[in-house]
Amino acid sequence: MDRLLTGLQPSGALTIGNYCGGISQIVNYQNEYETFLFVPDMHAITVPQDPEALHRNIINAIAMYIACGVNPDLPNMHIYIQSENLYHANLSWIFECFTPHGDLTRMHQFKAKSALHETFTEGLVTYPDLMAADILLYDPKYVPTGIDQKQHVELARNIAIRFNNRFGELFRVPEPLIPSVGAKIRDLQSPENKMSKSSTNPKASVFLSDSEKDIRKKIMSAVTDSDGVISFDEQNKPGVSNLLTIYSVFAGVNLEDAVTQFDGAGYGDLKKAAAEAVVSKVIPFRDKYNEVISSGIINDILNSGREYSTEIAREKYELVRRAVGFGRI
Ligand code: AQP
Repeated sequence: MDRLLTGLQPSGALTIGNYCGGISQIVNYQNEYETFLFVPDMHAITVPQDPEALHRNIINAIAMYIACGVNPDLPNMHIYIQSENLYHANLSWIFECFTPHGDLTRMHQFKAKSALHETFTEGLVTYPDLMAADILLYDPKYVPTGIDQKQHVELARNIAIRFNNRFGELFRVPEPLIPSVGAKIRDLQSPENKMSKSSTNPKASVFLSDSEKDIRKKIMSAVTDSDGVISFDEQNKPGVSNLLTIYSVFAGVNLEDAVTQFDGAGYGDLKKAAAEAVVSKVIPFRDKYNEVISSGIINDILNSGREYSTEIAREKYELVRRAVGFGRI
């Protein structure tokens, strides 16, 4: 069975963007691939985190994956916490020593996140090396992702190719798996930006854990434009295009059909329909989420994920360690 791998940072509550770019793809492909789904807590601390909140977000993220339809009972599903598998950091260090600094500082995400803070940590710079290690330890065929992480997957591909050329076939070169619609759900208040879980504007992001009332309120107050025409044009009409995208993904309607459906309608109609579609999909996740949190199954899932992933990662790390000349002959 080919492998699929993805992780969602526990840097806050998960958004409908994280659902579109990450979780929904895992749910769609989980029966066809051996799936490695991990919580990248080491990535989360590249920007400041409150330790108590980080612990909580890790467990909440696992419960939310399962609430959204990830099936932890599949024998080919492995769910684990990044920091509990020490090989990620070990391989990341090797990659850091082989990656030119300029390859890291030209990453879009580094530029965007470093601009938000007066100072930034070295971890924010080397984040893509750690992400390359997260991926390459497991030889996945595909890495499901939204558009924002595509550049990091490309860096992981380049690292794999560079190592394979220099040391012989060590890594499978992975492909990003990007959804055709919903790869970049936009911020509801600044639609030129993507929706993020760590946004400071409370009206910018819809969280998977939001109440029905909040979901409706946020979508009804989404920023659009003043020309009153519903059409899909991400460049010139990012707010309206975002609402069409959200409607398309959550109502399960093809994007072209959605555009036709709202031809001549008002922005209020589109917002109402998008809100309804999100509510219908997301609100049922809550019962399952509460059930998972109170069931006590999360520890068992994580223990078995840690054991399995550590075994696979150890084998790969040993090969790389020897290849670069570490330790004794
Ligand atoms: N707005 C988005 N639209 C579609 N996909 C998205 N993803 C993130 N935002 C959107 C995808 O979700 C997966 C997990 O992302 P992540 O949590 O590892 O990091 P991120 O991309 O930095 O996500 P956030 O929500 O913006 O987190 P913060 O605010 O902490 O930086 C990835 O597949 C990502 O592409």
